[in-house]
Amino acid sequence: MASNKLLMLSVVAIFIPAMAMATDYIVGDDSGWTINFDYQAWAKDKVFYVGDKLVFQYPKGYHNVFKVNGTAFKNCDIPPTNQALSSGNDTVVLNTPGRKWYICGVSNHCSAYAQKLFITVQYQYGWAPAATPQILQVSHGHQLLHPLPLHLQHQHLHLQCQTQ
Ligand SMILES: [Cu+2]
Repeated sequence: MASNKLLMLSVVAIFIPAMAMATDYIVGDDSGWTINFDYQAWAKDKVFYVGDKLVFQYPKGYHNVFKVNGTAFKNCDIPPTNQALSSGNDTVVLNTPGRKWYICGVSNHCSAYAQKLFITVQYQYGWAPAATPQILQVSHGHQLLHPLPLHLQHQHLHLQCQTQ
């Protein structure tokens, strides 16, 4: 019973930091998803991690959101309409790391008004699911006798990330 509780505590201790870092970003903040807004300037000082969300907010019908590739982003090639997000409050979960491109497909908003967003998504620190069982194993063994100091837990997480 006592050891179960300790194990629970160690699991909670490891997962809370990772979950607490997941962030919802309102694209464009108060301006939302619109024309004549510098989305690269908006994204410049932000670090996006796997698990974060982008929320595109706009008056329904005035804009929409397409996830596109780098070429379509550059040329403002608009995909078929049925691929658009168009609710006016569209949430995109950043499930994978790498470069992501989003454009508005209404009229010439992308080509003439720069309604386009490019971001790079990073691996979350200690997030990779494959590393989880080994991390639990490590913390389990140590936690039963005495809590592993925080900086050592971080080292374990760090090693797991490096060996991915
Ligand atoms: Cu638009």
